Amino acid sequence: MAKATTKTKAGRVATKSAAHSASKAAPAKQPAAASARLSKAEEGKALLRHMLAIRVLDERMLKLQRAGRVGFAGSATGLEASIIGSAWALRPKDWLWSGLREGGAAVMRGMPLADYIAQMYCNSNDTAKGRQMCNHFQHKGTNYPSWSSVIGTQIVHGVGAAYAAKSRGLDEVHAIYGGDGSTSSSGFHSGLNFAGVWRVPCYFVVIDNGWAISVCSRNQTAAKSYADKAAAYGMPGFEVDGNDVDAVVAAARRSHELARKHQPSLLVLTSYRMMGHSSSDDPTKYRDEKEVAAWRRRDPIDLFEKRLVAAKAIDKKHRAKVQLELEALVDEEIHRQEQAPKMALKTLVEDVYAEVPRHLRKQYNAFIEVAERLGHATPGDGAFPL
Ligand SMILES: Cc1ncc(C[n+]2csc(CCOP(=O)(O)OP(=O)(O)O)c2C)c(N)n1
Ligand SMILES: [Mg+2]
Repeated sequence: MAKATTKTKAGRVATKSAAHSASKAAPAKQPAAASARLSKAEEGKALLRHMLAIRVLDERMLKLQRAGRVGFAGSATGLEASIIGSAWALRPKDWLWSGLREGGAAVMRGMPLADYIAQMYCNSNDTAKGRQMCNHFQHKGTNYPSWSSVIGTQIVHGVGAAYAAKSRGLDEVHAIYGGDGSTSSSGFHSGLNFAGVWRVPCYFVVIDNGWAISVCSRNQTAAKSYADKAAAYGMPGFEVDGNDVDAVVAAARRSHELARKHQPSLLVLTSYRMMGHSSSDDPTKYRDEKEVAAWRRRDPIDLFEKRLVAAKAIDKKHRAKVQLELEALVDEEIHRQEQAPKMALKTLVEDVYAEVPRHLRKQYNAFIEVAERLGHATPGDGAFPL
């Protein structure tokens, strides 16, 4: 596959695969990136739009999964205020280390919908080249590293990167995410420990959505609050209503300020995972629907919409109008990505060695014979000359 070499603004040389064209194909109208200072009403509208974008993407991606078009979908429905509010304080140069559900924050910060949806399809526009499971986003342009399914690993990576930023004298803040379940991982404890000892510019966001697959929060810890865990690492811990986007934004701004002074902190956002753990899960097997219904009454988007209407920042038709716009954008991009070819099979053995070594060529050539016989190979997938 052809490689293009480009100079980044920082003068570093980045290589970009020719297949990484999703960003270029992105429609011009994206949900705007988080803006530092907007009027209260403008900020409210922007937050609402970004929260709605998550809901629309979730709904569409789950449908695509159910239709067999994409392999896996993890939803953030119910968590929109936590995700958008906690990332709102970040500047473009800051970093976001995500777990399963923060893709919407990357979109808010400028990841094109094209990249998001191409990654769901793992097609030839996927910037991960189909080497990640779908729903495992990454976006270089917004400092959003690829995340791992292995719980808590992003926490140590984020702390290491924040330490590097401090050592290099950079004014960068790293927001490091995890779920309630991640607080039982070794990554959580070693990450918070070293962040406290080294005083790195980061803040941790634990989105307590009530469940870690089928383990409920009260069985995850005997602590009164996950925020109490911060004390053990010499940092402040704050528990905030994760369904109240204004409260989350205020808390994130405070943690961001602290991080800039090299004081890490732990933000625990209490919310609820409205859907199953993922498209592979049936939550009715382990939780009471009454609990879900009670949280539905505290829907973060409904709550915020009401607040904006009461403040006369929007009228009652506003939400439906924005939702339709977002649906049109997402649908347009889905149609575009549906047409994109699959990743060439040849890329299976590329990018590790400068030249594909003989033993890998041999294995690939044996494999392509089978793929051709089964009709899975396309012209670009041909055998490597031995
Ligand atoms: C080290 C490790 N153990 C177990 C799993 C299986 N697993 C995947 S997601 C998950 C629960 C995560 O829960 P939480 O951290 O609360 O995040 P949420 O999914 O609720 O956003 C588990 C146990 C895993 N991926 N990695
Ligand atoms: Mg959880």
